[in-house]
Amino acid sequence: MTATNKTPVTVIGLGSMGHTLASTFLKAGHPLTVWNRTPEKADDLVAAGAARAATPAEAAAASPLVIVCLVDHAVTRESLASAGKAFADRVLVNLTNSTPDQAREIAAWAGENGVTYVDGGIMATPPLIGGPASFLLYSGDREAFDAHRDALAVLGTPHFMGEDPGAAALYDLALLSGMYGMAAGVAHARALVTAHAGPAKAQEFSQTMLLSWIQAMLSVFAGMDAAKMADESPLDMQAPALVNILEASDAEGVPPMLAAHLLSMMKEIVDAGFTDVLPPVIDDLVGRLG
Ligand code: FVH
Repeated sequence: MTATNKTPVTVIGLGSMGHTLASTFLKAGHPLTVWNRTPEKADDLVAAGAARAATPAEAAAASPLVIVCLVDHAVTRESLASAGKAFADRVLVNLTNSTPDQAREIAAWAGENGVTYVDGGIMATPPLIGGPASFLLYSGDREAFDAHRDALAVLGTPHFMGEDPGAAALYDLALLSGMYGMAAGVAHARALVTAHAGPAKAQEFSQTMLLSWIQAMLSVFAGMDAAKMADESPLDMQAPALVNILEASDAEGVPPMLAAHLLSMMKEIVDAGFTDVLPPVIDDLVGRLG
């Protein structure tokens, strides 16, 4: 702790997310050191009081709590390795998106180098950081997480997912999967309306009907009882609608891949024995799609 009584923090990586994390720590009164491959991205932070490190090693040496937020696992691994023993005795919180196994690999590197490791996943976009909708997932060293919970909380609500360092990454990817699935559906819906009525109508449609439809469906999914759902909206009722989406997309010149994939998945579920009736037309269509 310093005179400000706030833990000094280092942020390595000042892309759009890393820069936002850094400025959020600075605004919350944490003494801040930063490093970025392109040093100019730190200029405004330095002007606001942050220290600029010349290397990842110098950055790691500056603070007990070191946040890494880089483009991917390979770059993170290289940046850590380049720092040699500079991370020893530090708490390293890696917020770079990764797989559970990649997180465990960094945890093993940390263990071999005297580094205390917490892996993390950011469930927010840069403008949301520090606001009420922002939350972050953490896993790994529980004691270190507890010790730095208050500092980490300035970014968003912290959730500890377990001592397996891969746990946060697993939950992060599960949440992203939900998001990408929803985003793909939204993009397809917009494309259909754009093809039919033009971009202005599609924009209006997205902000009104599509939004309220998704909100209503989210509240249905949130309380979903699988058995009740299967009874009220069984797959053999859903499948023809997907076939219709596929055919209407084709007719409008919109690539029908999304509906085709969903239809194939639905067929796999049915073939695995989870329900017993699918109209024969679906077999034909899935067969034609290969
Ligand atoms: N931005 C977002 O909405 C999401 C929200 C959820 C979490 N993600 C993850 O955060 C990680 C970083 O994302 P980002 O948005 O900051 O990404 P970029 O703006 O592309 O910045 C990338 C940083 O990585 C540095 N970098 C790239 N290659 C190298 C390299 N070979 N050596 C050293 N550093 C490298 C790059 O440096 P520079 O280009 O500025 O010099 C940036 O600092 C990511 O895992 C998201 O999935 C963000």
